[in-house]
Amino acid sequence: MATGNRHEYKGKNVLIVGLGKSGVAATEYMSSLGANISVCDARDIANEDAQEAGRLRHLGARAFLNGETPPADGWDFVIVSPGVPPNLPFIEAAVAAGARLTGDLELAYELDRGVFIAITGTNGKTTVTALVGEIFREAGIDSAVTGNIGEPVILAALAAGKRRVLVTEVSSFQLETTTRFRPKISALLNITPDHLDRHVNMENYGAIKAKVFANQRRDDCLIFNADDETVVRLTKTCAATLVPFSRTRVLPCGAFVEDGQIVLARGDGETRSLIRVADLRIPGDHNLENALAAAAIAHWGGVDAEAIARTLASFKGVAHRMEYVGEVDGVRFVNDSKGTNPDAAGRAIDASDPNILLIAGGYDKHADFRPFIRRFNGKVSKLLLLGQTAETIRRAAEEEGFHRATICGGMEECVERAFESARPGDTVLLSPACASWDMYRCFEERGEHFKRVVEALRRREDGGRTSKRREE
Ligand code: UMA
Repeated sequence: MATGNRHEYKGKNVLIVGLGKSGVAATEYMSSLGANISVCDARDIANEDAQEAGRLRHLGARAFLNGETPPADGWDFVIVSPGVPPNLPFIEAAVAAGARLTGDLELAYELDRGVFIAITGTNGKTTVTALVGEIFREAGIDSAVTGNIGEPVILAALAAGKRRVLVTEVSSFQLETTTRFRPKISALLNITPDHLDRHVNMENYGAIKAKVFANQRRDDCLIFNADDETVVRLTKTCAATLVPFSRTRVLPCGAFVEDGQIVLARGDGETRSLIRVADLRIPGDHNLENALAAAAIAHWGGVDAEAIARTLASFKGVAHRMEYVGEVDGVRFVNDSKGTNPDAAGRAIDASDPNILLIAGGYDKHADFRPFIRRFNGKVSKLLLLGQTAETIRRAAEEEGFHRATICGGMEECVERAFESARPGDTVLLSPACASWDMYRCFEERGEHFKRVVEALRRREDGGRTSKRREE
């Protein structure tokens, strides 16, 4: 139950920092509550974005834009957007002068609408959030997917009734400004170094992640990764009921793998097999962990095992992240257009079965591709290259002793050549290790193009087979 009081904002001086998706939602919300709004953004919004500038004028908001620093005194609340570090000097000065620091997640929680499921971790949280959302939808439970995944959580909470389940992807940036946030179910998937430019060190990063369960009590629940030592260490301070998941061990209670099956155990001696691991459509060990986490979250969230099993068997993943596109003549096609740097593409290779025909290359961010080539580890049988970095990657491959790289004229040629060389059981993987901006507007556009090219190939091959049958 949230403890905040929305009336406390009426007539108060509120500074909203950052006018992206979250800041705009916070501005509208604060305006509806009758707060005296001021906004601040490093961008020159007054000149860059006529629509936004007009909206701010309409709301009567005072604006500090394009590097203009707001005064330290006079604020009751400072609402910081996730992407804005709360230790900026003017924010710290405002807090020192008596302002209360808050953010979108805390404001959404204070609304006291909906039942929060908060999913965090360094990797996999978007996939788990999307999968849990699908499971609730499949089970016919009133729910919404929100948070870091894309939709500002304030908007989802405003639209929610008391009982709607808010399946919320929660980032460390959002947790940094929470004080009373208390989800019914929290999930901590894993912790590895990330965002250390902002969070400084792993201890601080872990402490911020642990805020997801800091206010939980015994009748709440924390789903956590029992295979991750850092996560396990953090759970020692948790007052909620602990539900582990493990990819490597059979557990008395939680979600785990036994005899090749995903199994749930409630801790009363009864176990329930959901589906075979081999029947998951999202590939790789990391996705098995995501599936275990999602199964546990949904089950402890009140969803029956059948709905969980059905969704696990049909879920194809989040678009552009190891997205299973389909099969043509036994060759699998996977779209990982989101693999926009060498490390992300390396993870896609780790998660794929050999043989991989890898499509890579794109906008040049001056990355060193040699460690990426070393990560092929005998799993990549051919490299099809496109975009600005094609020649750089080919050279790096040669230096590392990989000689099966071909530079292609575009996506169509990459897919065609990969398919020509592939045998049934092989995977054609688009994971470019580069941003898309040399050829496309964004990684989504690149991924959609890849999918269209694969679809055209599938139709051509199906058509070829049909006409051959007719001739026979
Ligand atoms: N800005 C400043 N000063 C700064 C930094 C930013 O004024 O020092 C301004 C920018 O000029 C811009 C605005 O702040 O106008 C952007 O705010 P924001 O970065 O918080 O972006 P939003 O559009 O509000 O999106 C945020 C999340 N962004 C970040 O956390 C960086 C989105 O997560 C989230 O989907 C959205 O809220 C809705 O909840 C994105 C993300 O990259 C996907 N998240 C990180 C990640 O997943 O690694 C944490």
